Amino acid sequence: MNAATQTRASAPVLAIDPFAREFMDDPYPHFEAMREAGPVLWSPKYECYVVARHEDVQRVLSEWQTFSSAAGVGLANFNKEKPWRPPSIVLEADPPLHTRTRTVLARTMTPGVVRALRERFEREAEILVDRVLDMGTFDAVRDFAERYPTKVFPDALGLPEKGRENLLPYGNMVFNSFGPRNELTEAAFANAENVRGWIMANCAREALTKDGLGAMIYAAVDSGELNEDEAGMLVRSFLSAGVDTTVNAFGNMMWCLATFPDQWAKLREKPELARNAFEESLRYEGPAQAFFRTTTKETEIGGVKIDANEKICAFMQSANRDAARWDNADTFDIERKVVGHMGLGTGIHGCVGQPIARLEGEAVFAALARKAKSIELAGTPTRHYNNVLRAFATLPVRVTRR
Ligand code: QZP
Repeated sequence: MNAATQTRASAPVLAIDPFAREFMDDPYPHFEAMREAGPVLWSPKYECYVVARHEDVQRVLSEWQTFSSAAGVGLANFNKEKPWRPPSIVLEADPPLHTRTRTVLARTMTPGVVRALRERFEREAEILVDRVLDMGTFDAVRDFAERYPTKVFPDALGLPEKGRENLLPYGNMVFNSFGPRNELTEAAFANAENVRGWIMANCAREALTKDGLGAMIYAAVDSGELNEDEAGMLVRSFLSAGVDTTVNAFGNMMWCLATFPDQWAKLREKPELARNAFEESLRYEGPAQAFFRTTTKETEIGGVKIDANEKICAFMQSANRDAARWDNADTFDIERKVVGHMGLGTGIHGCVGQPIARLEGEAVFAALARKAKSIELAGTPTRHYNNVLRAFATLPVRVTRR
């Protein structure tokens, strides 16, 4: 058989379940085996294709004309099944809709906006770091990672204080829902109606302050770029995407610093490395593991023919450890030239919030680098299992002050 005409049957089979806890406990040997097996694999359990090499992940995320987001970026194919919530008009959309909505979102994260946020973000970072230094031993999930993004980001958006405890449960629903319907999804949706009620109510114009990023979205209604419902949906995108991602990035970064003492020593010497160090943590231990696309037409990956309307899972975190792309891929190196990592995705759907995420990471880890002397694990971390997030449930850490 000619390589270009091979079909599903010729793609190597992915025997392991990438949404099982055993996989999540240590995905890296599995990622390596997946990259070795071939450019594209077939999962009989989930009836989807899987790409795990940097080259193929990059292509699938970049070629939006072939690999569509409009049928959902999770396992569920919206062409075949009803989505659990009205689809996102930016994430779960293709051009031209995506172009219009993303333009409005991007306007709320220009360098000018980020510059205006910096002072507040840096002040809150100092408060956070001083507090954990006073504690000495703390849980870097509860006392550190969860505290900061759930404060500075809703403040910047203009959300009310009351009810913010719904943000993390909502994120847990959103991110689990990108995977299969398994017991993780089921548990995440336990209190779904209350959580969704609060989220939807707080996407409304009246719920938001007049001077935040949320109000900037509504300004696009007044200028005729969006209708009122679309503005609410874009605020929902902020609430879906802007909290769990950074929370888990912070936890993962803290774990990196606590387990690579040479890198912590380097950061402490040069706090100005904080921004690149945070970026490297997005490569080495990124919070977003994988997202799906749906083929719009027959295509081919590495000689395997793929029909239209097939789901493809792109393992971004595997791309981030691909030895064909990275020297010492399995080493956390805060001075690495990290551009090209897939931790924030790539292409037209690459993370639109990255200027704010980077500001948060830089502010917090630069403050930590200036103020702390030592960082070490104070116990065994435990994992928070989520279908697409790499996350800790608990991360006991001990710090000392300079
Ligand atoms: C989640 C939305 C890492 C992500 C895919 C984050 C994300 C982005 C957008 C939305 C949700 O628009 O609801």
